[in-house]
Amino acid sequence: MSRYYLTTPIYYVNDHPHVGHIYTTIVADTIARYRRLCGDEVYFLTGTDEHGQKIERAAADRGIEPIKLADEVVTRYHGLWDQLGISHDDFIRTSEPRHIAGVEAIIERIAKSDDFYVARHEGWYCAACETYYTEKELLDEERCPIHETAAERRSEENVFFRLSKYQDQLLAWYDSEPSPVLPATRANEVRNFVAEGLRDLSVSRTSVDWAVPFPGHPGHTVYVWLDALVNYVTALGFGSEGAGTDGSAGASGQDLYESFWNGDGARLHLVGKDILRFHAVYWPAFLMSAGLPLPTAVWAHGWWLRDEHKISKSVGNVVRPDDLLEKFGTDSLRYFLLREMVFGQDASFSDEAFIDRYNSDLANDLGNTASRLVTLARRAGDGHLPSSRGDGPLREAAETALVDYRAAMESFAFNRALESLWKLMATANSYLVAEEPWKKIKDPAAAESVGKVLWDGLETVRLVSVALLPFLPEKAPEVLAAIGAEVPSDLSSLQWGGLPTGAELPVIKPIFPRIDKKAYLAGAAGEADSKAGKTAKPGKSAKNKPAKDGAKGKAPKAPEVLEDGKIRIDQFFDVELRVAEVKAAETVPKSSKLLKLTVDVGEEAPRTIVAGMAKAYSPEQIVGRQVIIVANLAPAKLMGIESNGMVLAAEEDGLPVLLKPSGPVANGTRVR
Ligand code: ME8
Repeated sequence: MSRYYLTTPIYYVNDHPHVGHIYTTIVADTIARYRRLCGDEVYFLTGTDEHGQKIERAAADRGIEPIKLADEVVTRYHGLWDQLGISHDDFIRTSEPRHIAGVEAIIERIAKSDDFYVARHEGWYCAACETYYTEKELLDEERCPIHETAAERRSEENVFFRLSKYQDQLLAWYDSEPSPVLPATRANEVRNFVAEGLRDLSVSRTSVDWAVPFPGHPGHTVYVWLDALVNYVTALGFGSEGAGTDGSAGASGQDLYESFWNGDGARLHLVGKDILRFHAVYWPAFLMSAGLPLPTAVWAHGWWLRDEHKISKSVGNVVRPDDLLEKFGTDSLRYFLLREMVFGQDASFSDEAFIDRYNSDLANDLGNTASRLVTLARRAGDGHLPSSRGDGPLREAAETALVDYRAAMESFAFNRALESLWKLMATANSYLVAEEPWKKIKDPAAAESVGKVLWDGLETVRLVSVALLPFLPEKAPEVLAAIGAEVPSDLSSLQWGGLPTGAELPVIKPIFPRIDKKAYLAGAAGEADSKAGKTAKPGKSAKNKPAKDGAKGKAPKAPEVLEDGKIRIDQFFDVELRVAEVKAAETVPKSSKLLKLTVDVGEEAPRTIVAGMAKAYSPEQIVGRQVIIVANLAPAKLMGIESNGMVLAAEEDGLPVLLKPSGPVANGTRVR
């Protein structure tokens, strides 16, 4: 068993959490859950950074004491982490005595190395970053490169830390194997910054009261970053009462510190790229000076952006996905954030992208497939799982996908891990379309082969759901229970063959109900309008929409027959147009015009539609395409085949030209 210590940044308490803080913490939680399932002994830390000028000013603006502000925001963090199912082992606050004692202890050790001196300091300061910048680093008009707000000219007497003394040691550390700073592109940036020459760092302030008093320097307080970074060891007990003179932890915390910081396990700091320099330059230098072990890895991820700018309170473009969370649950947000961002790169956040991902991946690919399989298996097995396994082609596909998944998880490529699982789901769907168990189910002679196909499909869903446990801690167990599988406590069951045969299989309830995107976005726009004090425009909000989904009677009464052959809007809405994906296509014997299509309209089972398009399209040309269909057409028989719908096409020179959405959307999406 390996030890695995994992930390998030400790967040400032000047404002409530937003999607950026949520992201880092969800990533850390996913890693922690994965490592635990792999059998590691994990210690997962998060917390809050409560001292410094930024907090002092935010509290003054509200006319309250800094600690009151901190208490309020900390309550909010606790609530949010509970809601998001964050499985941290500890939450440290820098205002706690156990932390302050550790800050004093590390300062004492740095002082013993003769790495502090006092000097006058003048420079450009960004209070939001709590750091000085050189003129070269600033944007035009002396603006902070991170927040793009004006930096302040400052001059004060400070205690300095001899950062320059550690330049060579730091460069050697960056060159060690495996590289402690990740990803490689960011490691290069840090290396170049250090190689250009390090200036000593001012680590005290004389103008900030809400801070730890600097030991041995009356009138000075500890610079917030020297205070904050130390949380990673104070939370483990470093410097607590009874600490050893060798810097080991106090009696109470001894075990944790010895196990997780002094031991040979992993010590990983997960941070956003905005604070990589503090973690990959200052923090290791402080530790080198104090004679303490260094982290084994510092991983910097990218930013969530809105309109090309970092989402940040100081920039003023925060996204708080409270509404999405409340309406669609924790796991859907966890899934979106981890699937949408290539870990290490920037990504853009939008409600629309969230809903598209949810509908296509969770509602359709996972939810519908599971539900379709359970319903068919119950029908075939009289309320029981199939009595024999097939071990057909899905087995090999699953084995390949799981190798990819594990490799991606080890390198924190969460989007790739999820992609490999969804690729497997797509293979399972194609297999089902090819085998057509929903048809053969009526034939008693095919009972065994149908059972095998369904068992293989359900086993695939089981493997995907086990692999999803770190990502979807609430929903993955629900899917497992719904398909009659156990929820494992480790990953030993992440291999083909774990689903029972013949066990009872209860009726499945919807796990990922589809989101009506248009109604949600219209509702959100309406709410935003009313929050901004605007009157909602007719037709803009969901409430003002004409009768929805053909619900008659709500629209104002209009004459039954209109002039010039026109129809009323509710008559149009009676026609249910939906997006469908062509899963399979074949020619119809003895017909030069007709193709028999199997289409996925996001329903329990795919439908058959017979369409007159063989003169313009070959079966190969249309498989995999999305088309628009009339979904509520009464069934009709064409050349002896029952057709359930109609594919829309424009007609040119007597030949059909298929209609399709201009971008991919979830199968089953309503077209209006
Ligand atoms: O920097 N995209 O705290 P902080 C992605 N207290 N992640 C984001 C983000 C965005 N738009 N915005 C914030 C501090 N984050 C210090 C840390 S550690 C000893 C002290 C995440 O409240 C990301 O992890 O400003 C970033 O590094 C962190 O929140 C900054 O949080």
